[in-house]
Amino acid sequence: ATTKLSPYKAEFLKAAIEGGVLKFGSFELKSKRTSPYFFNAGDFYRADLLRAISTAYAKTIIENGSSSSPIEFDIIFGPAYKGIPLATATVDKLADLDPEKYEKKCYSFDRKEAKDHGEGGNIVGAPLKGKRVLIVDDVVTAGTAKREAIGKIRKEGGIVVGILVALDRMEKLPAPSGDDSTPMPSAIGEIRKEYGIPVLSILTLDDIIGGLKGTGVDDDIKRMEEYKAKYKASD
Ligand code: OMP
Repeated sequence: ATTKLSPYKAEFLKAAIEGGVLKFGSFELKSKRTSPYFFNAGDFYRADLLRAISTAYAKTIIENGSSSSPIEFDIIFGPAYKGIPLATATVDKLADLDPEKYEKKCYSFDRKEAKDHGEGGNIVGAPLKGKRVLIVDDVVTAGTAKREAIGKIRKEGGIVVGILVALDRMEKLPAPSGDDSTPMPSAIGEIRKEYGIPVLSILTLDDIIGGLKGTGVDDDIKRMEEYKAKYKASD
């Protein structure tokens, strides 16, 4: 948590806090865990904030975290609803940053309800059949929504090559018993293993904690560290 964030990550964290996308307090999650922080990607609705997040996604794709080469894909898929503007803005930003490589890349998203008239179908945007699909979404906590998206893409004949999220909350899977003290493996780790695909994030919980150190919000940091200790993965 003490390593310095790269400039684009630090800039993204700053935009998320200043834009009120990343909030501190007490929040009940989809998993029923009570979290001292919440990241609402639906709040990137102002042009400057949308640019901040699409730039950070695009740079994460190009730099592929810290390692190797950029992830290769044909289509960026944004699960409805929150993923739709994120995927669209990201493919546009990639084409700005590297037109030669990304100008002909596509976006696509799912309908929440299948359309049975007109052009019909469950997908809006580029057809997925036989294409390499990169999922761009907001946050991973338990990974449930990501599994659903993978299922939908595969049903359409798409090949899921990776998942990119804005925030990896670094949490364990919920225990079947519902007991929070049960050791469980990491939500993201299980997706990586089960599907054999990379799961990238702009920021992790450690990045947020590290990025906030020395900014005078010691109580928030302490509560995030306690939360992390409670819900961290066993592996
Ligand atoms: P899965 O990890 O795939 O189940 O998805 C977690 C979902 O919870 C996200 O897609 C969000 O809809 C929501 N969420 C946030 O948006 N921000 C948070 O900080 C935490 C959650 C959450 O409820 O866990």
